[in-house]
Amino acid sequence: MQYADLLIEQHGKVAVIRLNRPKAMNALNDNMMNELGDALHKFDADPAVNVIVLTGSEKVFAAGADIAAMANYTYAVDTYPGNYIGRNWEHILNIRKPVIGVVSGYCLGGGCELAMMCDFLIAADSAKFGQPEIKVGVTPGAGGTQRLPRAIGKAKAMDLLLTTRMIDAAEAERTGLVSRVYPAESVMEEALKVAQGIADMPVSVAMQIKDCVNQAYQMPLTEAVRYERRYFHAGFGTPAQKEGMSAFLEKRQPNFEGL
Ligand code: DAK
Repeated sequence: MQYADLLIEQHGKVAVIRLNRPKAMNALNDNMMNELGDALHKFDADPAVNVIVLTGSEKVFAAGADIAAMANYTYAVDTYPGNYIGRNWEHILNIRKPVIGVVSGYCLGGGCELAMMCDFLIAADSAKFGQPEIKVGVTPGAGGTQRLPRAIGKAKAMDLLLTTRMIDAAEAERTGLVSRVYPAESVMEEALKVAQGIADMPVSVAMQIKDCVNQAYQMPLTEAVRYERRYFHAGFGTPAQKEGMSAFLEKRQPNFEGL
């Protein structure tokens, strides 16, 4: 897979998508978001891939939407009728396999919004998160005012959104925005170990867990638990359950290959 604004690697069952517009701090533009949607959907459909990692460079995950590209956009043509953001930024939300975001350096504005659409985030100790859109005269447009308060609480989210303050990796971990922090030199290696561990689990169950957790954001608790229970019951009709429980009872490692 060859793209102008992405680099692609594959490590066993883990596909790595790297945002790659180094001259523009990986600012997100239409072409990159179209390519990202294409790559994500291809890996989601590829039986040789169980987990997707989305990352940037050592210096920057993404410094936001491309300000140069959107500076002259108008409401009448580009944003509302053109469905800016909605038309191609949210493919990631339809991906059924786990997507891990790995963040080094700046992760700002639309970049932070994209990162928050991943299933979970692993950060380098160099990571800096922020929503500085107010400084360029707009509200966040890809979920920043919605996902950030859910991730880190209203007080911290308001602080970041209104003041443009950036938080470092330690504060991001403390507040629950990221799940783990590693030294910048080893973050990719460690993230790949995490991804490989998930890739060795039954992919169908990983997809179901992801679906349940994501549903919990949209549903009342009792409905969400009922939703989970359906998957749990159905699990007893799958080879993954038979293999997992047999392996435990036989005191061996499970082999979920192809499950
Ligand atoms: N867009 C375009 N180019 C960018 C960019 C961006 N977001 N961020 C950096 N660049 C470019 C710089 O212009 C510079 O280009 P040259 O001058 O070399 O040609 C190059 O990348 C290197 O940047 P710097 O020279 O600034 O590098 P520094 O290390 O000094 O600073 C920085 C790094 C990340 C702190 C700084 O570049 C920065 O503050 N960048 C802007 C961060 C920002 O404001 N992000 C939020 C963008 S606004 C909506 C839809 C979408 C959005 C909102 C609403 N609706 C539909 C309603 C989303 C908005 C945003 O994301």
